[in-house]
Amino acid sequence: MSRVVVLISGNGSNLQALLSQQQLDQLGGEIVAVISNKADAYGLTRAKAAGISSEVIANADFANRAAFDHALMAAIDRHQPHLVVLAGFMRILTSDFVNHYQNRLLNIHPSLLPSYPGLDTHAKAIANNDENHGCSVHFVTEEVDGGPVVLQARVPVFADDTPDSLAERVQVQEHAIYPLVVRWFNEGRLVMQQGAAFLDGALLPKQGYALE
Ligand code: NHR
Ligand code: GAR
Repeated sequence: MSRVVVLISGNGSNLQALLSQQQLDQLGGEIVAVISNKADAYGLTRAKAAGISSEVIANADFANRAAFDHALMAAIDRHQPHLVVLAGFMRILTSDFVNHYQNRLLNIHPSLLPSYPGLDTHAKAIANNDENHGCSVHFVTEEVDGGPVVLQARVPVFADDTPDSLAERVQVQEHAIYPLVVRWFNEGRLVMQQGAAFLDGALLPKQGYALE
């Protein structure tokens, strides 16, 4: 059984979507631990409610990124995961960390990558009058939000959208695509090799597949 560790910083709605699929036996693996870099993350309450081990490794307790990342790696490795999932995790990770979990580290990012890596993606899509916006699940590499994309989902942007109303529409899609990709990985169908992502042996297109 594929062992999964989920990293969060906040609400944990993506964690919840993963837990729900696990409860339906649709995740192809088992979430063995949830780790937050914030003590007040609501996702910790969700983990406890699901009976899953949870822990806080607060970045504020460490002198620098390298020290934090090493403590985080030690906490993760106690659970011997096959896969590490960033679900609303808000700290940029060092190359040591990314290399340690190379080919088994996924993130969900709230934009149609390669558009808008980084923060405040919903405000950026609105400011640019984009017709469409969305979310992307990608493998994590050193380049922030620059790793191979696996799956994207698109939503329309409406004239009266605010960043919050748009984020809400995007998150509905996040909760649909992330469990699917995690399942593909757990089942051994999704693999990252030499910097590229493959599903069922086929190289994924540049922006991944689109969930229609
Ligand atoms: N780390 C690496 N090396 N590569 C990626 O692709 C990563 C990553 C860490 C996080 C998630 C990402 C997102 O989906 C992610 C991808 C946080 C920041 C950020 O600027 C940027 C991208 C992402 C997450 N964080 C600030 C920092 O200084 C802190 C912001 C805060 O604490 O609120 O780390 O968007
Ligand atoms: C999600 O929309 C996710 O895409 C985004 O934060 C939200 C977390 O929600 N991630 C990032 O912006 C990463 N930098 P959640 O805690 O309810 O899953």
